Amino acid sequence: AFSWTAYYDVDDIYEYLGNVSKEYSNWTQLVVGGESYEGRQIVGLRINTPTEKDEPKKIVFIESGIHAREWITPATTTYFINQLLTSTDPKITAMRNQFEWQIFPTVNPDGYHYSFTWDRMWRKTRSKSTFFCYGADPNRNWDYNWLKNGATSNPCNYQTYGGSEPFSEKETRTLSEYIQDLDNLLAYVAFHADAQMLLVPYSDSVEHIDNYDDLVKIGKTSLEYGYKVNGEKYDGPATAAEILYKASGGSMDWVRHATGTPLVYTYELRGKSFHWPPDRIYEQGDEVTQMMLGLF
Ligand code: 0X9
Ligand code: ZN
Repeated sequence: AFSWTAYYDVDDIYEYLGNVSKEYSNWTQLVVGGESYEGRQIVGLRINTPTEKDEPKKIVFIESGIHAREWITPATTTYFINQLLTSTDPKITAMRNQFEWQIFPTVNPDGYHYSFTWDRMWRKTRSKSTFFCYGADPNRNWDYNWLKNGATSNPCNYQTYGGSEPFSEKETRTLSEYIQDLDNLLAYVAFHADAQMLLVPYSDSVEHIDNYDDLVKIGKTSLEYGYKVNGEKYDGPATAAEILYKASGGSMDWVRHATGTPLVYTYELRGKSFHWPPDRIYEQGDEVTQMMLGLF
């Protein structure tokens, strides 16, 4: 059975999503956000409780696992899914009912599987570049300021190869098309590990976007809510250029630029160099649940 005291490979996560989509079939569905190089689907759960109103709800999109080795992020997003589905806390059920949720725990399923089976520190996709070198960084491959900062054109770089062209990776290309087709996108939240920060667009410039002040204000409330759970301080909210490093071609920046979605955030969770202990997934999961209550 699926739990939050262990880490699971992509097939087990998809089985969990399939099971809950059947258990709550009146108001949840599996959704396919794209496909991977090795032919896996990018599976998400849509949560949309019935409403009296005529107009559709605004969508909150959650992306996690774009970096394969950041295992705490799929664990946390499935934990959060479980909270939305089963919690009886009126604040959580109200948040659930207010929006349409689209939650994708593993948007880089090939890389995630590879980090389970061959190389625990794998970060990239698994597309073949040269005889010896595989994969591009799926958070450097989106078509906005591609390769401008903090990315490399060397396919053998283990970390930040941007790909042969913008959207060269099937995962980012198909997922971006899916995102572009969504109407009513209110928020896009990406989860990473392990810098313990809250980042806002853009990631390759210190200039501030038009609603930066609102994003920071709302983000601060989110961090305050999170702090109450475990007393953990996160840096930010700020741009990556100011508190981390400049990095172009990330999903958050493309989403902001291409869709104009008002609320766009990247949470860098805690992590101990990607080896967050499985018996402490709860701790991170509860923190993130409160952080989401602070956002919405
Ligand atoms: O470098 C990254 O992609 C992220 N940090 S990580 O250590 N998890 O790799 C930061 C992402 C910041 N956001 C964008 N660049 N869009
Ligand atoms: Zn990451």
